[in-house]
Amino acid sequence: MKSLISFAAALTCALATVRTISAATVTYDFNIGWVTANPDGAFERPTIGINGEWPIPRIEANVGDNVIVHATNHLGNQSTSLHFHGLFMNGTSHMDGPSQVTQCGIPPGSSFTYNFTINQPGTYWYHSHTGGQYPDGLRGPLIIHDPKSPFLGQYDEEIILTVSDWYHEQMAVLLPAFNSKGNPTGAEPVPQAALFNETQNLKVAVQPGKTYLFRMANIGAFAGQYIWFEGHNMTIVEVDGVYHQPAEAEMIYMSAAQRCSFLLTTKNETTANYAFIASMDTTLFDTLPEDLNYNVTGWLTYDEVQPFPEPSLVDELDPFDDMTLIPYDNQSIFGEPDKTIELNVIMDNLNDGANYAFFNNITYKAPKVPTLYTALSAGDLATDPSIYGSYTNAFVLEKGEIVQIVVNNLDSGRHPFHLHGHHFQALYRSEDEAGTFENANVTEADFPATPMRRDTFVLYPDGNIVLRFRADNPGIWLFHCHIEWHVTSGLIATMVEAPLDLQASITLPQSHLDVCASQNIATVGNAAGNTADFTNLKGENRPPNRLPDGLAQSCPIYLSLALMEPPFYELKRCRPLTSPRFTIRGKVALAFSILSGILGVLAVAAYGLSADPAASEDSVLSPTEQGAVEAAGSVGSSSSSNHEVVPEPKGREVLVISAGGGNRS
Ligand SMILES: *[C@@H]1O[C@H](CO)[C@@H](O)[C@H](O)[C@H]1NC(C)=O
Ligand SMILES: *[C@@H]1O[C@H](CO)[C@@H](O)[C@H](O)[C@H]1NC(C)=O
Ligand SMILES: *[C@@H]1O[C@H](CO)[C@@H](O)[C@H](O)[C@H]1NC(C)=O
Ligand SMILES: *[C@@H]1O[C@H](CO)[C@@H](O)[C@H](O)[C@H]1NC(C)=O
Ligand SMILES: *[C@@H]1O[C@H](CO)[C@@H](O)[C@H](O)[C@H]1NC(C)=O
Ligand SMILES: *[C@@H]1O[C@H](CO)[C@@H](O)[C@H](O)[C@H]1NC(C)=O
Ligand SMILES: *[C@@H]1O[C@H](CO)[C@@H](O)[C@H](O)[C@H]1NC(C)=O
Ligand SMILES: *[C@@H]1O[C@H](CO)[C@@H](O)[C@H](O)[C@H]1NC(C)=O
Ligand SMILES: *[C@@H]1O[C@H](CO)[C@@H](O)[C@H](O)[C@H]1NC(C)=O
Ligand SMILES: *[C@@H]1O[C@H](CO)[C@@H](O)[C@H](O)[C@H]1NC(C)=O
Ligand SMILES: [Cu+2]
Repeated sequence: MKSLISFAAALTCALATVRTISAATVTYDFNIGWVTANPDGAFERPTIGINGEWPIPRIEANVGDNVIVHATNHLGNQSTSLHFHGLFMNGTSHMDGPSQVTQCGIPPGSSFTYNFTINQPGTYWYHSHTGGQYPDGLRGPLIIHDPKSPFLGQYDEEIILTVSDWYHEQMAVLLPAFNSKGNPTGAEPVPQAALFNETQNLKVAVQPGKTYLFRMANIGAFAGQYIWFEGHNMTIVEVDGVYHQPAEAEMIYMSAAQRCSFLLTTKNETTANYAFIASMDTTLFDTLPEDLNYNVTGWLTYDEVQPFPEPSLVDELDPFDDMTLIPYDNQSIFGEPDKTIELNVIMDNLNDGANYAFFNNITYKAPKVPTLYTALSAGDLATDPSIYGSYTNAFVLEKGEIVQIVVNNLDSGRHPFHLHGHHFQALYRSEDEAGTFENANVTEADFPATPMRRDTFVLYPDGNIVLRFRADNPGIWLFHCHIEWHVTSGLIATMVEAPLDLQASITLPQSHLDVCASQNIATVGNAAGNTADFTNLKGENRPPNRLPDGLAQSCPIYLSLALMEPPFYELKRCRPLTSPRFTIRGKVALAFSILSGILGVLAVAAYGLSADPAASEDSVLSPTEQGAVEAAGSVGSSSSSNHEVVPEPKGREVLVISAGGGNRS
């Protein structure tokens, strides 16, 4: 008997080993095309779907699996690309997805194969990383099951749940209006609705006396969301793919792009159904339209015949603080950094009158050659950050070094920062209005010994954050705000990690090069496409020029706009010159600033209307520049002459290359 048991144990063990070794290949054929959708029941609109469906299918695999995604662009009028948010893409930086960074955008009519192995467990998502496109619908969950999850025995079932925001207008319409001199304050379009699982009034069937693992992802474009379940607490066990020690929460906050897995135990009786709510963070919105319902409700459905109660009002939004989490593996803080990168965030106008976002006074402009291709073609010069362009905020990291990123928010909005290719240790986050980290009087000893780790982390208004990671993943990795409006207005830096190792490890598939060739985008050379002299950036893509000194003080402009637009206190970009209580001194200052503001607006208007060499340069973009502009997302996508024009699919009659989800082989 004893030997039988040990035989069985040995067999189980052997099977387990075989299982781990024989990782599966999971293949998806994605035909990306237009469908129509109406998730809030208020407005039907063209939406980007996959294989004729929206919401788009979720990607699902096990740790260790090889995932192949054949993506074909049937949009007809926009380029696209897919980013698998949170995956390290270790050894496959060319599969990371951002266009003009690790690949060329996939033009209409073309295909592109993503091929990578996943060695991380947890809750992720995938989305377009081209031209500010994902809010049009190209966004969905990506779940990696882990046969070795430490929480496996603690729940009965998994429930995947997304939360998002929704616009009735397409990005191709919203983006040019957002990034224009008609919107000098950079006010972001406010979404029309919040959604659970890309719909509203979602009923989630549950059984009594069970524990569920909820895998939540905020796949929205802009809004952070407060989330709570009436009558039930959440026990957080994972954020952004990192297991953490269980922590109980009554309410959580998820910024755009963050994920959270939590255990939820149901009640023992089925006498009632319970509302759960997501409430958009309205402090992000410059205006709060009166008719906007910024909440969305779903129900834990114990029994269909019981009522579905309206949610009760909550008077205080007091979410769980993710900084208090401790990673399950107790990984201790990395030692003092070998390199510290300090990034100061500001928003300001350039001489086209539009509002841009800057790291250290530089607003991102996509290079002419995808940054990865520059790194692969530059030989030893690949370690020189200047070859990646003057407007890419490129930082070259050495293999294995400990890198610290300090972000100081000199802007009065929240920003969720995301690093591709890594989890980082979140060492510090100041309160609102705390100023820069330099002035924070925080030392190494103040950091947690086992810091929380994730890939997207919220920075508070006028505050600062400190992150640390080890540069152990050669590749080109963006660091950017995950509010899609701020991606398109330039809040992006580029980490060029161990470029010489990258050269030794990556061979580009021919199909990647073909996608570029079909659009006349160079695949060798510096950011300007110069192959003869990598240090010469003449002809590189550049943002509009800075405003002449004196006009650059944008505060008065905003104050004067306050006279024309909704109330002054809603204008967040400008640090008020006066306290909201309006002291006498304040009133005088206000009067002055209004006066100078009016003059400022007139001056900017005159400047903007006068013939502007930079602007006319911009209006005759070469095909390559057009591609790059689309990639940077600084304008709405438009079909340019070099794009092969494919007949537009009519409504849902989309050519389905291969229906259904993934095929395991
Ligand atoms: C692209 O095609 C879609 C679907 O036909 C259409 O709704 C949209 O307006 C087009 N966008 C542009 C920029 O032409
Ligand atoms: C995916 O990559 C692996 C490893 O490079 C290669 O062997 C395989 O053929 C690729 N598969 C596809 C479909 O490209
Ligand atoms: C939400 O959508 C996902 C598909 O993305 C589906 O698997 C899941 O069951 C849905 N969740 C609920 C609670 O309906
Ligand atoms: C949720 O947690 C709070 C605080 O720990 C506690 O007061 C409350 O009773 C819990 N609620 C449930 C339903 O367990
Ligand atoms: C449900 O019943 C089980 C077993 O009787 C008990 O352990 C548990 O505490 C009960 N749960 C709730 C929420 O009352
Ligand atoms: C949304 O929910 C919050 C919290 O309960 C509540 O204060 C607010 O009034 C709700 N807003 C709307 C528009 O229903
Ligand atoms: C992490 O530390 C906790 C104590 O804080 C301990 O209970 C746990 O076993 C440790 N986990 C691992 C994986 O070492
Ligand atoms: C940004 O520009 C301002 C004004 O020109 C200057 O004072 C500041 O030092 C610059 N900051 C950086 C990080 O370059
Ligand atoms: C900085 O912190 C140290 C230790 O907490 C304290 O002694 C010192 O007074 C602080 N300095 C300032 C300028 O706040
Ligand atoms: C990438 O893989 C190498 C080994 O191939 C490993 O040392 C490194 O830690 C990995 N990096 C990440 C971020 O997973
Ligand atoms: Cu932002």
